[in-house]
Parts: sequence; structure tokens; C-alpha cells
Amino acid sequence: MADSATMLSRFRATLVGAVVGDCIGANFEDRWLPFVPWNDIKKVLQHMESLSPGDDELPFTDDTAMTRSVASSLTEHGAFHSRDMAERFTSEYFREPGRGYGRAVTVVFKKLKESNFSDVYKPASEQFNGSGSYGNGGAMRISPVALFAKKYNSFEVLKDVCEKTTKLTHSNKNGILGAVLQASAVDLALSNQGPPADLNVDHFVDKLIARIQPLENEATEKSETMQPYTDKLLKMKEFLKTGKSNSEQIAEDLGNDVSALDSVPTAIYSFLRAQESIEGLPVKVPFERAVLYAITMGGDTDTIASMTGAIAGALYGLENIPTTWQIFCEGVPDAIKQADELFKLYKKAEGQSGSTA
Ligand code: F2R
Ligand code: MG
Ligand code: MG
Repeated sequence: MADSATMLSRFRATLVGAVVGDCIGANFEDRWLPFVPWNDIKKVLQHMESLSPGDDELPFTDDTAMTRSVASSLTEHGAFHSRDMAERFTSEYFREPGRGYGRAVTVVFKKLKESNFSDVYKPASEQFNGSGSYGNGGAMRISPVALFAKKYNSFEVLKDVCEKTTKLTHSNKNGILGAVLQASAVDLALSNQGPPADLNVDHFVDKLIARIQPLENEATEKSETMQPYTDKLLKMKEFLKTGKSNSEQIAEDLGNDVSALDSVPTAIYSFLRAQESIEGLPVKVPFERAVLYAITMGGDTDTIASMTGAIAGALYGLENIPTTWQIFCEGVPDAIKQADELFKLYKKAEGQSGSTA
């Protein structure tokens, strides 16, 4: 087990990684972009380098706004509390509606408010004629759940809190499983005990498959064999073997849009592939390489980079996140405070239940 200081640094970097990925990636979010050229990313990095303290920070978007609500609800209650979390999502949205929320999810917030939170799961269950949203809004905000669940050392608890947190806005199976997969990637990165450079990427994917495949089978009719996440994870194993890195091709194969299925695997692949150098991406530090590589995938860049940043942060720790990024991305100090609160919970006695409502 990593020592306490190292673990604290990795808790902090999970939430900070998510913030910096969101703030930097948001400069390129465009559903029509098949990939983002390195030169365009370089301009944003150069702009950040030119900033002085007091200059405008790069603003965060809905990804961070919702992540903050998840973290504050879990730490305030020391457990999952459905009504409290729904209220936080909703009041945060009405306080700052211009953070770039998904078009459909705002209907959930409006219904929650109008119904005075009488049944907090009902509005989400009514989305898209009852099929629920399969957007990546559940997965993009899930990293605090991985930190919260760490002390229970139980995938069952992690899964349970992920599902309840996600279902408040996203009741579609793929939206929920995307959140479970993203939280699992953060959890496994956080659990790695050797030097980060020695992470076995093939084993990492195997562990994800071992978690997600049974859930996909469970969620499908017995006669069907639909396992879209597992299929993408299996593809990733092949890509990692050959070192495939062309962003346009990866985005084509794994996806780069606002659905959980077409973004969570892409974020995980960005993290894993960036363990090694990448042609055309002259970045030496693996944390930075992971986040910037995620941005080159195009499409939903803020969210893919944010999810990649959370996983990479959990492995590499805060020391590996550039100081300039920490200073000029909005919300980093708050992310550190929230990570510290989650770390306090982690250090408390184990053995309690993971949820209250
Ligand atoms: N909304 C955006 N980006 C566009 C606006 C920002 C841009 N910079 C601008 O100003 O123009 N980004 C944010 O949204 C994504 C997360 O979305 P979330 O929370 O999942 O929302 P929602 O509305 O539930 O789902 C998103 C869309 O997916 C489609 N969809 C979902 N489920 C569906 C279903 N069952 N059937 C059909 N379509 C479904 C819909 O088009 C939804 O609107 C993140 O990228 C975040 O950054
Ligand atoms: Mg966003
Ligand atoms: Mg996005």
C-alpha cells in the first residue's frame, strides 16, 4: 500500500486531474471535430504560459460543476445521500446554468425543482421516453465516488454508489455502466502499488473486463450477447499490443462523442497508451501526455480529457500535474480541499455501509 503522503497526493491529483482536463479540453469541445491537431493544443498551452497571477483562469464546465456536487455531498454526509446530491446538482445548475450542460439533462433539474425533490429518481427515469440518458454526464462526475469507496475495498460498494449517483440524471444502462467503468479505472489506477512506469496496461484492461463483463451480461436478456463496453475493452487490448496511436483512427474506433459508450473507453485508452511516447505528441511527462493525447481525440474533448485526467492523476499524483495548469485552471484549490475531505473519510475506520438512501 502506498504511504499516506503519496496516497493523499494521488487523491488530490484525481480531482485536480479531472479539473485541468475539463478546463483545457473545453477549448476544443466540438462534436464535429474528428481530431485536434497538436499545433492547436500548443497555442492554448502557450497562452497559459503567458498568463500572470490575477489574469483570467480557464473556466471549468458542467463536468467540474457536477463533480464538485458529488464530492461535497459525499463528504458532508460521510455516505451517499440521494436527495442531498440531487439538490446540489439542481441548485448548482440554477446558480450557473451557462456551464455548458447537456441539452436533455437540464430537463431533469427543472423537474426535480418543480416536484420539490419528492422522488429524486423519477425525472431521470422519464428521459428519452423512458429509456433514460446514455450521455457521459454520469461518468464525467464520478471520480469522487472512487475516492469515497476506496476505504471499503469493495467493488460492490463502488458499483452501488456509482449506480445511485448516476441514476439521479442518467438511468440508461450504458450511462450507468460507463460511470462504473470510469470509476473502476480511477480505482485501479489508485490501487497500483509499483512505480507508475511499470503499470501493466494489458492487465489493467483485463481487470476492467473482469468487472464490467458480468454487469453487461446481467443487464442483458439471457438470449442476447450485447457487451459493448467489453467489446471496446477487447479492442483496446489489441491496439495497445500494436501501439496504435493515430487519434483520428482511435476516435473512429472507440468514439469521441457525448455518449458514455463513445467516450469512457476513449478516455481509458488515452491514459493507457500515454504510458509510452506517442508519435507527433512531443510531451515527456506521462500525466501531461495522457491529458493532451485525450484532447487530440476531438469531439467531446473537455469530458474525455477530464476523465483521462482523473485516472492519470490517481496513478501519478499531484507532483506530476504542471504548476501552470494548477494555477490557471479554475477550481483547482477547491478540488484539493475536496480531495482532502475525502482522504479524511478514507483514513477513518473501515467497515461501515457505503450508502444511506
Ligand atoms: N453539452 C455539452 N456540450 C455542448 C455545449 C457546449 C459547447 N461548448 C457550446 O457552448 O455549444 N457538454 C456537456 O454535455 C455532456 C454531458 O451530457 P449529459 O450530462 O450526459 O447530458 P444529456 O443531455 O443527458 O445527454 C447528452 C446528449 O446525448 C444524447 N442522448 C443521451 N441519451 C439519449 C437517448 N437515450 N436517446 C437519444 N439521444 C440521447 C442527447 O443528444 C443528449 O442531449 C458532456 O460532454 C459535457 O461536457
Ligand atoms: Mg463540459
Ligand atoms: Mg463535454
